[in-house]
Amino acid sequence: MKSTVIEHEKKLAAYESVSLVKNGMIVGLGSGSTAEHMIRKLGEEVGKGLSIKGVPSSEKTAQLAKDLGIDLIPLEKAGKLDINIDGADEFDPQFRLIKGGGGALLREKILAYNAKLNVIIADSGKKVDILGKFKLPLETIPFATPTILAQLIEMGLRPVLRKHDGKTYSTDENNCILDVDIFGVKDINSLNRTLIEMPGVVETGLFLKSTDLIIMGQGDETLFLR
Ligand code: ABF
Repeated sequence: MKSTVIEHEKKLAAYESVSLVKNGMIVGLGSGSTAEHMIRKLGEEVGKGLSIKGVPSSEKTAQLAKDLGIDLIPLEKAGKLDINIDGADEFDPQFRLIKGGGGALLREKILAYNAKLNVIIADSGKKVDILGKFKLPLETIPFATPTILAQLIEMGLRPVLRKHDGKTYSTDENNCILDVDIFGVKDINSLNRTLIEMPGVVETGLFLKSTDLIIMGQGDETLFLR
């Protein structure tokens, strides 16, 4: 799909999600380019008088929100979020997601599981029948990463240690990311349990039960998938 179409679809989904944000809400702010469209739109609404508090899912998101004049509060002060709005790398018909392409999966999952309403915004290219065309990110502590890498190779998941500018990528929590190939794995839920139980795996990019609503841009349409 052409990048202009993708950007148009991302904006459709992002702008629609902002209409769900009301005065006084505590709003989880996702990461990635679709979430960035949402945050920029939120910034415009704040400029017109919308009063919200934002809880960012990454340092990059926090900086963007600050630059746009959106008040932020730390998660510990926010308690339960009224709404969390975030992107995704893939979603399947059961609303199972792969997230973490941007490296922020840990804080994203924490916000997603601490929100009364969790909304995913996406272009139509994120909709798949079978998860796994996009490699699944795992967040791992540096001490355990080489051992986990070896175990994942044994499991046939073809792990790759994520790099950035030739150096090992480091998350906001100073952990590593291993991207693994799960395409065609039969029991996704069981694989997630296996991965999460591996000592040193902090979190996986599989979001299996956290999504209440997906807003998807498709062509010139905005679809609400529940
Ligand atoms: C974030 O948005 C990540 O979890 C995911 O990788 C990313 C999707 O990026 P984009 O919106 O730029 O396609 O939530």
